[in-house]
Formats: sequence, structure tokens, C-alpha cells
Amino acid sequence: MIHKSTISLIISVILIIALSAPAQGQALIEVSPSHLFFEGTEFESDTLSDTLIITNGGENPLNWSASWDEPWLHVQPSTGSAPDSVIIKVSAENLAYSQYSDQIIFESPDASNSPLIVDVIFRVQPPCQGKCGDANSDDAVGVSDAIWIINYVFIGGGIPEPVLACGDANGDCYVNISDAVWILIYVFQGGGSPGECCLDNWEGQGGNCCPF
Ligand SMILES: [Ca+2]
Ligand SMILES: [Ca+2]
Repeated sequence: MIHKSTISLIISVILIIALSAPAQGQALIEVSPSHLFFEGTEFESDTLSDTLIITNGGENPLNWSASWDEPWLHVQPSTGSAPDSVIIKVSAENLAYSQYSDQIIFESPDASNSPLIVDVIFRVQPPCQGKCGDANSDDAVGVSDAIWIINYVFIGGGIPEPVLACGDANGDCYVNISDAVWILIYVFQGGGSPGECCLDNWEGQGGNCCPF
């Protein structure tokens, strides 16, 4: 014979399962990917774009709308019925060097999981030339780049190519012997790669160098 308390426990469990499961036919909004990352150049008028896919994980029809705050972000279309493909565009035309973020909020009166948020990160870099650490501009970083920097620092050799900043292998905003040492340790001892040359100390010296 089943004890009374066992019966009420079973009923409780059934009730919890029934209440936590989506109601039959309900719509569920699903957006993929869940976040977006863009990298652009400051004040550049070209737009960058990516695609979000909106699907319905439930059964009833799903109408949705999207909202966002920042003027550098654009969502097209901003309303629809799932399944949908949505184009996300960003423009750095009015943006200076920095990292920007916004959220696209997808809402649906039909979906029990509304709203759904997609984070957007927009990293805006200054214009750049060459490759960090590639001081002789041959598209590779090796001993010859360390020698180039040593010649520049000690015997008046040419500046790193195509811009002085490309010699700043350790990213401290100066070009000196420590950058040559950085490259040699990278080449011979598996040290850190040149990474990102200093990005904002080269005005009047040809401008910034692109990351390694
Ligand atoms: Ca090189
Ligand atoms: Ca340096």
C-alpha cells in the first residue's frame, strides 16, 4: 500500500514538471549567435555587417521586434516573423579610437522567453600600416627585424618600415634596444609575439602600425 505522503509527493512533482514545461503550442524566440564582435577603423565610412538568425523553438507563430540605442548600429529588418535572417551593420564613420558596446533587444509578445538580448562589441582602431615587429616590412618577424632596429637605434639606420611604430615590438610606445631584445626572445626562446604596437603615440611620425 502506498503511503498518503508518498502520493502527495508524486502529485507535487507532476505539478512542478507540468508548470515548468512550456505550454503546448507556445512560441520561443531563439537568436544565433548570442553576441557579435566587430573591428573597424576610426572615421571610416565603410559599413561592416554580420547576420543573426531568428528561429522559433515553439509551435505558435512568432512575431518579433528589435530595439537598440547607439547610432553606429543598425538592425535590418527591425521587425518580422520567425524564421528570419537579420542583417546587423555597424559604421565607425563618426567614431574615434575606442571600444563601444550596445545591446540589441529582441522582443515578442508571443514568446514566453522574451526579451532576448544580443550583445554587440565594436572595437574601433586608428588607421594603421605595416605589421607590428616587422621592422623591415618583409611580412615576417625574424632576426633581420631585430638587426634593423639595432641599426636604427645605434648607427643611424633607416626607421622601421613602413612607419616607425612598427619597430615598437614590446608595445611601450618607444622604439629602442628593448624592442630588438623582445624580437630575439620571441624568435629564439618562444617569448611573446610582438602583439599590438603602441597605438597612439606616433602623430607626426607616420601614424600607427597594425597589430602583429
Ligand atoms: Ca620582417
Ligand atoms: Ca618599444
